[in-house]
Amino acid sequence: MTFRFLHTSDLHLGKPFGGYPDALRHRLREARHGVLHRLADAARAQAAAHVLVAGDTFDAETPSPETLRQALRAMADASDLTWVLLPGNHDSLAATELWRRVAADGPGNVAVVASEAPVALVPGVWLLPAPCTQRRPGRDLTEAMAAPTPDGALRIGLGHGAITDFAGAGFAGEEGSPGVIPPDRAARSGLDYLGLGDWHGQMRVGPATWYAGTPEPDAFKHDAPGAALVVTLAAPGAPPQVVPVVTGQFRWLDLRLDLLPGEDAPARLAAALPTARQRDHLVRLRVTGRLALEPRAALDAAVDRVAPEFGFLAADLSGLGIDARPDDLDRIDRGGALRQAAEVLLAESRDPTLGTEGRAVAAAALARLYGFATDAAGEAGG
Ligand SMILES: [Mn+2]
Repeated sequence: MTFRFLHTSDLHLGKPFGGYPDALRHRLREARHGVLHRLADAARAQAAAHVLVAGDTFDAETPSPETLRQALRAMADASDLTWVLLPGNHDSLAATELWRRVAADGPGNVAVVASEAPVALVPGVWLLPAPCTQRRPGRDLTEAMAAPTPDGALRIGLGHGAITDFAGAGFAGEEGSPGVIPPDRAARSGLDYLGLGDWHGQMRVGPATWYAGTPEPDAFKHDAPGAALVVTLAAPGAPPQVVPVVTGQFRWLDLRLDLLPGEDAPARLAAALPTARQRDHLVRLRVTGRLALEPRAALDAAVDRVAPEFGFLAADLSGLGIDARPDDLDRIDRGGALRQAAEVLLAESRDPTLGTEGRAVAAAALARLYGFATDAAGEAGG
């Protein structure tokens, strides 16, 4: 008897993404909803009939009516699949109104596991769920997975929360909560597979224990494409076959660029950035090192030119020092107000009393001044 299913978690439908530009926030929320379709497609492509969501389907205990109803609609449309939703820490059993509405309005192919009672997914395949009772249960709910099932059954645990590490010390969860789930829960409770949620990156804890990670990334924390897991169980006690499938639309990239004087900074930038689907990339770029004024100005110009191609690109050049020679300042001006301004900015960019941020502001302003002045000189000469 082979049983194959899709393991996912942490969809966080309705996440507001405050702090990002409005148009991007809209696109990010839309991508979270869209991942329901991509999960359904992934399940079908692998001939899996069940999608097990290990918690945090919803970002909040009180999603908007649109978030909730449109999610249920999308799951209903995938009528060839069964969706099994486990309450996580964001959408725990304390969200009584949410789960009451899902029970009242949800389609027949959506099942909420609202208790730790084992559930038969199909004959001979039992789900042992550990729904979060509240946002911070503070104890190991997966103890319930020791519950008996009929002889010869496949046993699948579904839980949400942080594991302890193998020495028993805490492994912090996605939001810093201390770990309480033992990493050997699968072996302890005779599980053929333990599907976990909470950690938004995909992680293999053991041969039969995985965090699926979020199928649609929501932060710069985990540098990987959003993915789910296709899990195949061949027989009770046999190791599961677990295969990641990419489901994410947006990539969140946390890039670092360390530059040396004399390097071709725009070329290094171009080599570091993705060259396809830029609109679906969010990039946080931190530049460190030292550059002469000319390549620094060229880097500024390259960042300005390329940034609008991306869904989001924020470059932090505050860790980038400036090497300025008298020749460089001469190219701004040999005397007068501009030259004076340049001298002041250069001094400030090296002034230890100004602090890192103050020096960075001065260096950035000097690079801009250099860029404008040499551009203008180029135009005048050309
Ligand atoms: Mn989560």
